[in-house]
Amino acid sequence: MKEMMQKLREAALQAILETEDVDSLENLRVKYLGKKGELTGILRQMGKLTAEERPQMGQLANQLRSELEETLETRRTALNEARLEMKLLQETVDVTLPGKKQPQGHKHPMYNVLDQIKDIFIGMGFEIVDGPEVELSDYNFTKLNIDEGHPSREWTDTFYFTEDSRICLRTQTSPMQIHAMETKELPIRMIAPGRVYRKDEVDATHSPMFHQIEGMVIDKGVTMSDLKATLNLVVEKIYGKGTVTRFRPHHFPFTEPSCEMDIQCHKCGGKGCPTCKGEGWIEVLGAGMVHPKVLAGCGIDPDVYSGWAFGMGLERLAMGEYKITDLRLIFENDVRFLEQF
Ligand code: 2NM
Repeated sequence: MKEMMQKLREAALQAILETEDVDSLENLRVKYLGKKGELTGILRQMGKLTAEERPQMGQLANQLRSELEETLETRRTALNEARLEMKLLQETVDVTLPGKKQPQGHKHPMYNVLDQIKDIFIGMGFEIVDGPEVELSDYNFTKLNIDEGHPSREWTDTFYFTEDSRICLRTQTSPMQIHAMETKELPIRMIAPGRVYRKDEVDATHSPMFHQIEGMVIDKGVTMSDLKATLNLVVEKIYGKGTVTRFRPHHFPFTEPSCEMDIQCHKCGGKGCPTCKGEGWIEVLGAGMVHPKVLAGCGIDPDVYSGWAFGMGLERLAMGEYKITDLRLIFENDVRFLEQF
């Protein structure tokens, strides 16, 4: 019996020391010291012993139980500590490691230009008006004095939603001026920036979607000189004081008279250079006095009120300002391009 306990002791001690986790340690406790464990099994055979041997064996068995319990406990503590240490090690933050760079986005160059222009007009008391990109052809064309049969109303030029050409994607933001004239109280000072759509093939200067900013003033006694003075001021704020402008006669169906405004090339001062393509002048916008028919169509008496309006493409402005040579770069949103602004 003593030998059996000796064997059990050796086997148990070895098993306990070799155990690597707390769960199998508990299994070992049950295996050796449990109610149906090996030590109990040995003690069941006490009946075979003599009266002198019995207390000796009993004492040995108690000693063995204590020793195994102690060893189990020591091992349990050691395993727990090791596990904690491992966990701490794994969760350690190495504050000396270089940080991970979080790339930060910023405003698109075209919206820099747009915000700059918005600020200028807000400073002059204009209201910024936003509206739908899907319009009735009535508002996109007819009310702007662009009659049926005008080339810009062709299906080859405009995106329509319905067979009867009644609904389209706006080709300019001017329908916003019509909505304003129909609904707002006079006088009106407004700008309408936004996306517009035309059926253009994509190349370095064309895109089927681009951005426009249009503006309009309606009041009593508004003249062409108000138009010129205001736009000259705007241009000076964008291109610097003393920027020279010229107004050339032009034709738009919705304005009469109509004009286009050029600025003298700020690069060469008008001598001719690559920036102005040798012209000395750079075309900036179209404008004019709102056509009496347009005013009347919106319920405004052209004998009492008059107004001026303008429209310009934002992409071209941004391209000029940032020396961007290909329109497609503005829409591709390649970060290597965007990061430069
Ligand atoms: C342009 C050029 C000239 C314009 C006219 C109007 C309205 F609704 F008042 F008649 N809105 N926008 C206008 C005038 C737009 O874009 C080149």
